[in-house]
Amino acid sequence: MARENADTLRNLIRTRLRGHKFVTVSNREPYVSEWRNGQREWKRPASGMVVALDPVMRATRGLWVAYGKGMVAAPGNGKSEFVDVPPGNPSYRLKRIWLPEEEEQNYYSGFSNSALWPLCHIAYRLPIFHEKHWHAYQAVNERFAQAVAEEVGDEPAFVFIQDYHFALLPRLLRKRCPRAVIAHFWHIPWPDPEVFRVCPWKEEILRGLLGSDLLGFHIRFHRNNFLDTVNQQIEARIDRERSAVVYRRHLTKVRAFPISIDFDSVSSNAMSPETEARMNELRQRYRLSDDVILGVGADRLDYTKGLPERLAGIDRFLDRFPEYRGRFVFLQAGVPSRTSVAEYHRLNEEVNAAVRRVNEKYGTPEWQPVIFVREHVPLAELLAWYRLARFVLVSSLHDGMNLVAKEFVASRVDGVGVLLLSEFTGAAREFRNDALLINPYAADGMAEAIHRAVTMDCDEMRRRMGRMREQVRENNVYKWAADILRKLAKFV
Ligand code: ADQ
Repeated sequence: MARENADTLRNLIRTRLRGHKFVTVSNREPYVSEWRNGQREWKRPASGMVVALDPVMRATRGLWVAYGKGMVAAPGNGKSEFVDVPPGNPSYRLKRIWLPEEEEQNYYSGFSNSALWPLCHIAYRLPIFHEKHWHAYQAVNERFAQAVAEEVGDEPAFVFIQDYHFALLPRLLRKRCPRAVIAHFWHIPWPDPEVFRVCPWKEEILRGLLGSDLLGFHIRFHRNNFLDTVNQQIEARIDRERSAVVYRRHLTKVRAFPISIDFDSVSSNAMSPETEARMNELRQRYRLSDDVILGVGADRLDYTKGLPERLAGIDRFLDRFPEYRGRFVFLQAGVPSRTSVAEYHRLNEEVNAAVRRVNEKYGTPEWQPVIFVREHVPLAELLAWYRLARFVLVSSLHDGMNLVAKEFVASRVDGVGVLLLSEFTGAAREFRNDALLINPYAADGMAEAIHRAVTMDCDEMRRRMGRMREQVRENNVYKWAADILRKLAKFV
């Protein structure tokens, strides 16, 4: 089959989904903006989900419904319910929902990020279950159901719901939009049934999700965990052969669709003259002479991403291989995330302290081993970081997929560079032979893997990177979307 791209996706939509509205629902808006000196400044949020869905929405020219937090209104103007995006070249429409502050706090920081997020990730943080968080979560799912129903009504439509913020939405929509085909994609891991069992509202969550026609996870392992959880918790029939669940006479297909990135766009941006210019700027800004070996990390500041563990690995590397002191630099971008959740505050402090420790232990007046940039770094600049790196280090304790790994691979148009990848990411299933897999809990192993990355010969790097690039080129985000849409089209 020919490789999928924006054109093949548009074609698929034209031929297979004709006459249907296409609606995506997510918590987060795909573009955020602020006003600076009378000018609107746009940013793309640091979110893997947005990276994956924006190209799909451009191709479908659909409607994206999201919580309208990210765009500050023009001075003197009210908030707009509808906004056409992407900025400067609009191809789809945003419908923005506003939430009362307390409700938002309880639904987002509360149930979504203090209960479901730690529940689904094995990172040894206890989930916090509060009744008021759960009530807000239910209320917000109701609000979104109402907002989508206003647009879809009883018209034929495809509604594609994103993530753990909206587990209840599929069932709520089934009642309100009788002709809609409903898909839900769960962007984070699904845990073992014994883990999920502690959730006081587990049955409601499962029933909500089973309102979908199609339910997607990144990898088969998460899909199997979900089927086992349903089997354990509710009266439903599991059809393992068809990978489906029948609950109250409704069939939900449950499949694995590994998410990806727009390989061609990342690759061509990575080789643009702008990226080359940025690489030169970075060399100067951080005094990266040719004999400096650069490692790179880029993450939201989230405890699942294993940042303190990564710093422990770097510490061990400099301890065991002192010959690299003075000529090894690790450049880490960490964008603050979910700052109203206490656990994330603690993490911030922990990361600061760990950076300080490593720098004090090994640094000299001329050299600092870790440079920590606590900022949102635009993708165009991250590509320059990736291109300068000898290796990128992804040390997640648990991660649904991890798109940083794929962006790094797509950016390496020169065919070299090494990916150090946690074995607990979804991406590790695709790169198990060509990345250097690491266990973030084992600092010694990480130090050895860093050593292997900095001493790997060029031929081996090329072989490994070449195969990883082929993997992402073939299995790009358009294939992810096309596979889902083809499945959806079968419901019509
Ligand atoms: P995330 O947890 O957000 O996504 P990930 O897949 O790594 O994680 O994507 C992060 C995105 O943010 C990347 O595009 C990256 O370039 C960007 N980013 C990271 N740090 C940044 C920084 N400092 N500044 C600017 N941008 C930054 C969730 C799941 C993942 C899953 C995705 C998609 O947790 O497992 O891969 O959804 O399904």
